[in-house]
Amino acid sequence: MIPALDIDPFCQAFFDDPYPAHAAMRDAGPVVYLPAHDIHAVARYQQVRDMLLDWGSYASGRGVGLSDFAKEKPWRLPSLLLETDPPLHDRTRKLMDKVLSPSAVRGLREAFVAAAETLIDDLLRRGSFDAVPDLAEAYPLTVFPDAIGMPAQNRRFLLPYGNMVFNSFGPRNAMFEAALVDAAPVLAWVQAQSRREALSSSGFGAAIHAAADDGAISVAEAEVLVRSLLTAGVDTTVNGLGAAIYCLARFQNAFQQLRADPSLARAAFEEAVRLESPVQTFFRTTTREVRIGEETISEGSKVLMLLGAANRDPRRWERADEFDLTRRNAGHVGFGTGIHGCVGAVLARLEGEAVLGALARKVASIDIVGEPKRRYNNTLRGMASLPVRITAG
Ligand code: Z7Z
Repeated sequence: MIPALDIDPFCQAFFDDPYPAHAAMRDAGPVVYLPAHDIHAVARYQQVRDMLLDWGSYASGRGVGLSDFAKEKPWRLPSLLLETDPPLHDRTRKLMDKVLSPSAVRGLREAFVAAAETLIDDLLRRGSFDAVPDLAEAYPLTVFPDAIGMPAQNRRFLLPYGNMVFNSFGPRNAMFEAALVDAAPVLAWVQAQSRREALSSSGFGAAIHAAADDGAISVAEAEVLVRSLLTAGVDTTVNGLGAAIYCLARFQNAFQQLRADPSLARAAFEEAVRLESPVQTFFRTTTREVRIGEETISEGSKVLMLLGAANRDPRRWERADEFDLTRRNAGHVGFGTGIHGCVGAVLARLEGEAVLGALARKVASIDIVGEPKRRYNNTLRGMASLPVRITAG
């Protein structure tokens, strides 16, 4: 018998404090059933990881949200990366691996570090600010659209767009409905930004469109792949940076450790991604009858993977709920793993390292000076507001 649990992983009360429910799901068994949405769910590290690696049994092509594309029309044109399976997936993934390769990203390092230092200098002059809009949002909204080759206007549209897409992986609840209000102009803007004419002649956008010249992909496919960058590259890093700042403000010893050795910046960002798991969940759909532990699940079932619960599973992690810069956290699933593992992780880590490195070198203290407010989203975990004061080092 698969244990059935009375938990709704897409409601505000759950998001306010998901950790007791995570523990209940992990402890109930390797797989649980959630009648609230008629779905199965895995919350233990082992099962989440196994599922991410077994793309043959657990498909993405029927959508990685609650909605089954075999039964419901997708709300937007499906992604050629996220919402595909091999062999279709591999052609576009190979191209994106090349566009976002470590050597391509390496060329951005100097500009990313300079932008982080300028931003932290400005914030030090202000002293008090809101770390979400003024830092966690401001930084990616500058460096990332620059790297894609986008014009300077209307970049803030990227935030409501990401909010829509990441809500869309959950049920059509109030959060998703609210994100869809006034969607039309945002959707039209994103589509227009994906066209070659909108993009500069250098940058990741141009690199994708160049593959259409070579005949590797069609122009229409190039536009959908640029859309992937615009979708997955902003809200994710905003919440990753927000998580890191929130961790450093709460775990003062860790921040002092980072100041003493700024080369820990990369490790600090990685540990924040593990602990806070900005991407909390997404789904797969079973392609056949599968066994999880001793249990059997039929073909065509939606299974929710709780990355955030896996990343705090005490079966895998010692002192799982602690932020520890020196922890060996390789193997966390905050960026996924397997064939769909985050293709932009190299870029995200560079952003994290640049911002946390600048904080380590320039800032002596970070204090929370107002009530932090959570941002509610069906997939992403993060803050709407985090008032802080920083002092110069
Ligand atoms: O390709 C895409 O449009 C895309 C959208 C969302 C790719 C990835 C994601 C995503 C990232 C989904 C992290 C869930 C978690």
